[in-house]
Amino acid sequence: MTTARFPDGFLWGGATAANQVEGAYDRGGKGLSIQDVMPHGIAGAPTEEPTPDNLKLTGIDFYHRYAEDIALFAEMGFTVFRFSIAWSRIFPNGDEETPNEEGLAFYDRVLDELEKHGIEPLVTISHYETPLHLATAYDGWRSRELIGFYERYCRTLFERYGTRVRYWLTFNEINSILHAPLLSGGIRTPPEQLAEQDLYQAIHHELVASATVTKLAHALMPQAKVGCMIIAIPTYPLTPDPADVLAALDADHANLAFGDVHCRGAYPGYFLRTLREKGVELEITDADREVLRNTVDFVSFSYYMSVCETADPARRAAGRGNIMGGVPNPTLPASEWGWQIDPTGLRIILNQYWDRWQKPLFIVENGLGATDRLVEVDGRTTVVDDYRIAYLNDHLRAAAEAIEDGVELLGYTSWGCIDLVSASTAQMSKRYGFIYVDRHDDGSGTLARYRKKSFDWYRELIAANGATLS
Ligand code: BGP
Repeated sequence: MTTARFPDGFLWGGATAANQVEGAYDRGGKGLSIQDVMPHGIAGAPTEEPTPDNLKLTGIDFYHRYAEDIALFAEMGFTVFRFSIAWSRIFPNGDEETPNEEGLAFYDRVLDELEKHGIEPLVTISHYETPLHLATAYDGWRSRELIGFYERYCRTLFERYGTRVRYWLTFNEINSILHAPLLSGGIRTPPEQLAEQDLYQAIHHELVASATVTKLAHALMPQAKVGCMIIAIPTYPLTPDPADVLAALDADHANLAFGDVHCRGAYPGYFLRTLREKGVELEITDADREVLRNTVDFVSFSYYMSVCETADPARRAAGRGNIMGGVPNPTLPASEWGWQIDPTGLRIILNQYWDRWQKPLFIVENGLGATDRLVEVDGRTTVVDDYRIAYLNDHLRAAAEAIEDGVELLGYTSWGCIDLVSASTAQMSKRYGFIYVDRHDDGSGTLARYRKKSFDWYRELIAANGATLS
């Protein structure tokens, strides 16, 4: 096997989100976010107020332990760290005129720490954590007013951190709103009561908001690079029947539409057809059309799995997937949580996106959620996570192949570089990290951190700029 080659300056690191790590949900003037009333992840209904069984309220206490955690990332050699800013720390209700200074100061401290270790920040502006008030009072992104609130929030971030942060992502996994309107769009109306007209109008508002702040970022921070962030989910036809190939294309289009708007600045024809067929008439102003032309500088995405599609309703057995689901692929193994493992799909999606958009790409989430067991090895408390090493190795090998294919790839941040609370199930036991955190589903644990075997593996890999991949 040839040695994997990554370009000089390739960014290596890991990714987290505020609501899954910070805890301190009511400290430092923070307001409530939708996550604070979602104790069961995306499956369960939201509660009226925070409940003690919600692990995200305390997370892994990154709010107090960020310096220790960033030092561990530095020990692995990270050159980039992706994290999100909790909107409700900066604007507790979301619709205030002035920001909360204590919230801003917290991220100053995080950035200080990253700077100290020479780690480039990659900031997600909105990662499934809309301020709760915007959800309850406005029904989230259904309301056009959210565009203005989001713009004010972004202006605050750009003015405060603009000289320190180069890479910005506007909305985490923006296409997930199709399947998880509350998580992704802060929409309190239950999905079964949500009219498609309102769902697609919310999508339009988010896309306009993203383009609006991309324009603002470019005006305020000439050196800034603004990216979109989408769930990458290659869709294969279940059989070679052309009807299945077409079904796969349709399913792919539903996700590609977001990237098309972000990268091309207008709605593609197939998307307009979908709207016509659904009887949806979007309210799009001339100003909206104009601002949408502000396209992103790069495309970032999460990649966990591929899915299959078929036109045959009898075979459309629902698969289990990360927000998106799909028909299971009979050729692939799956994780303990039923997510199908497909490294080749990563190479396919990298090529598809590059061919389609010709924008630099950034893998900002990828990893294996698994049950880990702490053991003693040579006097060190650790996890022998060979399964995680194999998963990451195979996906990075696929990324290296895509680079050989000519794809421009900026970097790789593995998801949940430190164990954190799962987004879909709100469990602690679904672990992704190189660093084990002693916390359990029942809330018990010391929160102590332990280096897993994958910690050493990743450190060596980064030091060799990927050349140690097998
Ligand atoms: C993505 C989210 C993340 C993250 C990841 C893993 O959809 O952007 O926030 O959690 O999936 O999912 P889970 O935590 O459900 O295993």
